[in-house]
Amino acid sequence: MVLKKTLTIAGSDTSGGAGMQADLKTFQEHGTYGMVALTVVVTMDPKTWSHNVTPLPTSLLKEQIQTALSTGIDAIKTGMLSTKEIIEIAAEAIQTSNTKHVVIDPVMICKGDDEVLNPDNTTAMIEYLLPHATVVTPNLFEAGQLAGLPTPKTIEEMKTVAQKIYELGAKNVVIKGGKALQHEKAVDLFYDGVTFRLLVTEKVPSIYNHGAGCTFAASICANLANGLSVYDAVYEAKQFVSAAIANGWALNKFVGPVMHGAKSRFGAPSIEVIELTNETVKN
Ligand code: PXL
Repeated sequence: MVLKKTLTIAGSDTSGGAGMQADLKTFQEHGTYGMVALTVVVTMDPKTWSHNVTPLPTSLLKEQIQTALSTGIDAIKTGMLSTKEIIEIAAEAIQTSNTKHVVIDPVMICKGDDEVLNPDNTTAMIEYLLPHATVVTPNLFEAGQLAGLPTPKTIEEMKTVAQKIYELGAKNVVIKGGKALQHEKAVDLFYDGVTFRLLVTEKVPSIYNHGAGCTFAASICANLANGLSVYDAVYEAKQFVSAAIANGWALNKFVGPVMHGAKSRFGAPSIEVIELTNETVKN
């Protein structure tokens, strides 16, 4: 049996909830063959859990990418790309390999840490990565940064920001409203350049959601590799990550990762889809 091959160009979250650990666990759950080109290693101070991000030599990143691409990759996901040079290397890999499906998770910050990795990276993401994105999956903060606008706070503002990101070259945009959006439900906005759709689930009261963003994007990546349409890939990913968040758990007193394999074990919540016209936009 031949499996679809999914490559993540991402960092290692030593605590196992986010980063390439989340990606590999998610790929496995979707039945794709996961591969990794590692960008950075993130470790945590055992006393404070503050993060330490150490990049790997870029020559080593290039070698990993060469190795993986030589096998013929069906879909690529990018995660934590901590410098402009790393962003350029990832973009070049995507471009030269001509990989059909590319999911860009524009990681700018880690949960549990409030330091933006490097503001200059946003410019590089816009210039080098967005034009290759089949799907880009920013949270509210990242979406505002990419669009050059304030962090969206309402669904109307999310639409404006999604439109702007689409115009920067991403073929599809999913803005994750998540916990931060002042809305009684968990709302994500999907935009394919034509239609705005809201994907809505009940908000899960769980405080254990570390790795949710990586898991969502990796799920989209695997679904695309498996042949789903972009919309269906995003829809299933929302189910997958909602189940993962609903079953998040406390790893220690600092961090609670999502349970990546929860959907297959416990099932997934239903999703309401609302197609937006200008008249139906309410906040
Ligand atoms: O959740 C963002 C993220 C992505 N990648 C790595 C991380 C984190 C946050 O901890 O460690 C490697």
